[in-house]
Amino acid sequence: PNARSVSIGVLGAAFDKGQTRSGASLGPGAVRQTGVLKDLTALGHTVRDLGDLRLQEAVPAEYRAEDGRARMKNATSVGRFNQQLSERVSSALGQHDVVVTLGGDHSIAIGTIHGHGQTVRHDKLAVLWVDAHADINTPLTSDSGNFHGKPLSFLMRGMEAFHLDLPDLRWCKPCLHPSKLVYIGLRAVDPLERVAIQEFGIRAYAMREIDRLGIDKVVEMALDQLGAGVGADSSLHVSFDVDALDPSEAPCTGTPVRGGLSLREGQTVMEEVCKWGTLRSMDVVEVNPQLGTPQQAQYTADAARHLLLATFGRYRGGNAPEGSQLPRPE
Ligand code: EXY
Ligand code: MN
Ligand code: MN
Ligand code: MN
Repeated sequence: PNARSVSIGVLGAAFDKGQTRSGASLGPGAVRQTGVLKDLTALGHTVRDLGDLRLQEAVPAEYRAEDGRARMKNATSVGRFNQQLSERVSSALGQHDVVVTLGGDHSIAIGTIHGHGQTVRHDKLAVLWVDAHADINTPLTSDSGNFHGKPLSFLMRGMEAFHLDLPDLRWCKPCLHPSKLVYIGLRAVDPLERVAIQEFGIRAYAMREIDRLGIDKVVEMALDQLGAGVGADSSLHVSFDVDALDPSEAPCTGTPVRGGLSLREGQTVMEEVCKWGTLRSMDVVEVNPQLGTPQQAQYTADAARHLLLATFGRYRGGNAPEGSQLPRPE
């Protein structure tokens, strides 16, 4: 089964200040180098490379909160970068059927999801978050202070009450309803993140549930719950952290956790998303080609390529070109 052909805008978010290891800003380049844009074109899509966004001005000083309990690193950089990214994504959505953002660390989802949220009614926005981590810390719950462990808390409606007023993030108005977020792949959730998941009633399919039910059932239930089905009018964003995959499949990432999804399970998730047909934007984040050997870096970027091809209609059983026939001798 071939997917309908769509116009895809591919944007690089060359940003790594949401955590402390350098190299995630080289993720977009590493993924482009796999040839994925050409492969997507070969599947029949119209692919436009929108280039890389990086933080333009040098940030004079990072904001420090007065509340002594607040843990956050690079709040000014994260806030300013994501404000620009949000604008780029909303304008790209006016031009393309689907916008793919290549990270970058996962703090960039603040900008991509906010940008998507600007283009639809907030109750239509649906997010499938595929990750080993829940990424829903606030500055008051985070141990590390890293923003890549926090993006969802800035996007979630109802979490405003738990946030500090951060000047460089004031532009970010929460746009995601808790019932429109579903997790797949969790296996490293901080205790207070678990409290947030329970208090907000967020649906979460951890690795345990995937082992019990199988990935096929899990993704079916997840998409059902997001109301992202064919004919439904949800506007779907998928945020795929490569650390959702097992480190044997995606070794070059900043916070690997054993016991993850096989590449095949990741492909199944994205093939189902493709079938449901309501995808408007997607991130592939946390590819860090500076960690590990060059071969491992390429292997990790190639896993991202496989996920993207699954998203856009590559069928593992083969795709016959439209209208093609077997040639006969003359
Ligand atoms: N929960 C931990 C923290 O907040 O620092 C680890 C977060 C890792 C986030 C990665 C990218 O998904
Ligand atoms: Mn993440
Ligand atoms: Mn993660
Ligand atoms: Mn972290």
